[in-house]
Amino acid sequence: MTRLMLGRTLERICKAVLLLCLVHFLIMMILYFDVYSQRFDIFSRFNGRNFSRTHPYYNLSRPNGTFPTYLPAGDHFLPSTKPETNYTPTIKPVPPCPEVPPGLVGRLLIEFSSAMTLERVQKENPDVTNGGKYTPPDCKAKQKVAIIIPYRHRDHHLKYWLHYLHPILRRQKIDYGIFIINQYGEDTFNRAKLLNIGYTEVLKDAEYDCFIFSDVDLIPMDDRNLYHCYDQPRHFAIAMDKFGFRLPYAGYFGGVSGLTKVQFLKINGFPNEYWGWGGEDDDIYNRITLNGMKVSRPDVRIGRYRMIKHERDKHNEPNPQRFNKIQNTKASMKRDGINSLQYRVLEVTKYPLFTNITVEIGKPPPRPPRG
Ligand code: BGN
Repeated sequence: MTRLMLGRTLERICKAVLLLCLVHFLIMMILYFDVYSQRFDIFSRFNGRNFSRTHPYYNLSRPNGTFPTYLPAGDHFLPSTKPETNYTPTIKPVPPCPEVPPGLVGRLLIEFSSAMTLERVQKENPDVTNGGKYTPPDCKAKQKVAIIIPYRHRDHHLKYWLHYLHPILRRQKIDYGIFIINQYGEDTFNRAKLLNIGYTEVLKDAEYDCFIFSDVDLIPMDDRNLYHCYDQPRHFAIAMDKFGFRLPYAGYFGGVSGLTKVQFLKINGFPNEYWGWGGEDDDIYNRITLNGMKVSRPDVRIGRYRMIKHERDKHNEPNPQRFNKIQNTKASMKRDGINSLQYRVLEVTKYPLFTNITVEIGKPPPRPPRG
């Protein structure tokens, strides 16, 4: 009799445990699908009514509860050529993006032998919107990042850059736009001036917080090298293949760098007076340190880059004045920079994978005769 009762009790306990397991499993499944459909938000679940007022990252008071669209402030951008879809956006509260994006893969294989076309890159990146913009659909990024590329006659490089960078930036959960600053004509190239123009022009498009200045031939080899801004001006391209995956010298700030608005304005932007190759990045480094900031860098194993091999550009010969000029940053940075920038925008075109801004920047002043 007692054995029978013991048996029954055990059976009941087992059933209860089984039921508990089942309930637990069901809850896990619900949470799992909730997270992966990117709708999981504890606050909205328990505090639906007050959500728009209490959640710092989302404002449901916008018409239709849509995301801010950051429409161009100026009217110089061409209208989008993409057909407008006729769907009603659903209210979809999103949590802040994680500090360490979960979808990163680490080291990447970067090669430039396979044929590349813009059509292919476009097909690979259907979520990139007109003008080369992307906003993570499932989380709210802390910063809005403008990627600014000084440019002239480098179509071949640009295709590879777009092919590699769009997916990397997407995995990094960056809210970004790609801007090509194309120097018009064949006069001497001026990288830093184009970067200053990029800073000025992208702010007419949207309220960017972070400005990443990248050469078109530099591809990161590790997606843990996150393309956003940091407490101090950031140097990303610290270990390039052409320098044996090391910094060529301690004060090197070339290739790919990033500054917040505050950091950029603190140094009066970049110099406009470096015509031709070399020295402008050293001047920027001087500006940073002279203004009491430090350069922040990723780990050397992560900040690796491949450079697409190319001949030296025409009309970008080494600037013989650069040695002299970098000695004088302290005096020159006050008058030469974003406060003295002059240029003319000739054309702004939004392409599916980037925005192209063609500018007229003038030419170097005539050199005083020797002797
Ligand atoms: C430096 C250049 C940089 C360039 C790096 C890497 C100068 C200034 C006179 C010393 N600086 O020597 O602009 O990014 O090499 O190529 O030439």
